[in-house]
Amino acid sequence: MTLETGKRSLRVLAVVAGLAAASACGGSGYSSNPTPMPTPTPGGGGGSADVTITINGMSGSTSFSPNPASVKVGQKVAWRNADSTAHDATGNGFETGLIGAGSTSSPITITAAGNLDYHCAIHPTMVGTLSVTQ
Ligand SMILES: [Cu+2]
Repeated sequence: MTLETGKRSLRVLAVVAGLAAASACGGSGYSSNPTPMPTPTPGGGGGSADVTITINGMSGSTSFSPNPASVKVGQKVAWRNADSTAHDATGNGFETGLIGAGSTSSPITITAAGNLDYHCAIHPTMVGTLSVTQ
């Protein structure tokens, strides 16, 4: 590419960019986010879970519902906090982190079969079990 061609290409790009900006925001100035946000990919947090367990609050083995929850290896589990205070779900090899009132945790992928006990890290009397099958 010659220097002259390079300059012309740059000028064309600048004109195209200017036209795009003008048509995108109607001349009202710079538009910081003209395109929609991309859809998050599963597994990156906030994706869809295969099984969602409801957190009812501090009530022993009925703190989580359903309990036990049936899960297959490879499925994603999320906890939805229906209580008015924060909770979490902590088991052998996973921890949701604090789930605020009304919020749902990021999905956690279950990788091994068996009965997987878990509890709330803040309230150890809140206990539940994942019944994991292949
Ligand atoms: Cu709790």
